[in-house]
Amino acid sequence: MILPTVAALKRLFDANPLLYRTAFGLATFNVDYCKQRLHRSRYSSRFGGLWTDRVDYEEQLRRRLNRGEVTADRVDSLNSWREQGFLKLDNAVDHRLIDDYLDELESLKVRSPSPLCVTSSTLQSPAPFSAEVFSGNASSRIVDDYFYSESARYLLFHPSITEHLSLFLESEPVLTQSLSFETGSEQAVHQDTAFVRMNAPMKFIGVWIALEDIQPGTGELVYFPESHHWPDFLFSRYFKHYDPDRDGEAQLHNWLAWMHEEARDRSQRLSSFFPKKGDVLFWHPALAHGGAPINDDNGTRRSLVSHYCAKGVRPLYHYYKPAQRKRYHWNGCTYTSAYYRSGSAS
Ligand SMILES: O=C(O)CCC(=O)C(=O)O
Repeated sequence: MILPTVAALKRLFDANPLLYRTAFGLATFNVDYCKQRLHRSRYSSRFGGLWTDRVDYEEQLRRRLNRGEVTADRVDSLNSWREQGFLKLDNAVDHRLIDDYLDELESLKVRSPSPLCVTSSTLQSPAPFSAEVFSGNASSRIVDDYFYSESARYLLFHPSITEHLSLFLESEPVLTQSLSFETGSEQAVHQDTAFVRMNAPMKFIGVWIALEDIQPGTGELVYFPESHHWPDFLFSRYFKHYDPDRDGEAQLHNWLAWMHEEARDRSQRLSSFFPKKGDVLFWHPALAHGGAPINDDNGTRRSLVSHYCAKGVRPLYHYYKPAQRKRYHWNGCTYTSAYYRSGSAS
């Protein structure tokens, strides 16, 4: 009885975006985000942002320097992050950690049954890992392998990564998702705010770790620098995130085209990321980015991609999949997953 009622309510909300917005705001209430909405003039986006997005950023930086919360050696990185919407770190993680991770991943793949899950652009829903599923689908990626792989956690919580995340988020980062790619995603240029949904829509960060030297033609990561400054695209008048039932395919296509129009109006061209093994890229939740087409069918593009929110923020899957609400702790770091569950959570 409950499921048909929930489905009927969802249909009602989908058809009434204002009602959806009210119910959504109440159901996913976040204190910090509420404060950002009350002080809307502090951010150029109506959805708030990181402290580096504040219109009085220079003053905010000065205050943090005076209080000793930011050190002078971070100022260049912060300025570049604010202006460009991304930050590259060369040689940020040791090759040995990457090799350990790739070895452990192989051993998890060949376990029978493998505990890992795969998602892809051609699968309707997440599927248990098998070599056939992985190689037989487009844009396959293993999701949240940190749940089973300690060596993934050593990479994803590497101090060079968590230090920068804490600086940008002003909080301990909570790892909410990872995607382990062997080949390029070929994903259309998008802003994560549409798909990586949080109850504070601009309080998270994407991170890309190169697991090998990335070659042209292998589906390298591409992005429009400074695109995080573009105006908000609104789904169904009110929303930063995309809901297929509420918004439909047409809005998705309009948004995908809109990003290229915004870039054209500003003469902004796509930049490509050709990292060496161990290099890392951080990107802003509103930076338009995607995977280039693959021209070299035999080339790999091994990468570990992840998303982290600030501590008080929750991914929306904590609401629509309440059984996945748990946060897990390891070595003083926190993670959560939409796909896996165990009893050892807090
Ligand atoms: O690595 C890629 O090709 C794209 C990854 C991506 O867009 C994402 O995780 O948001």
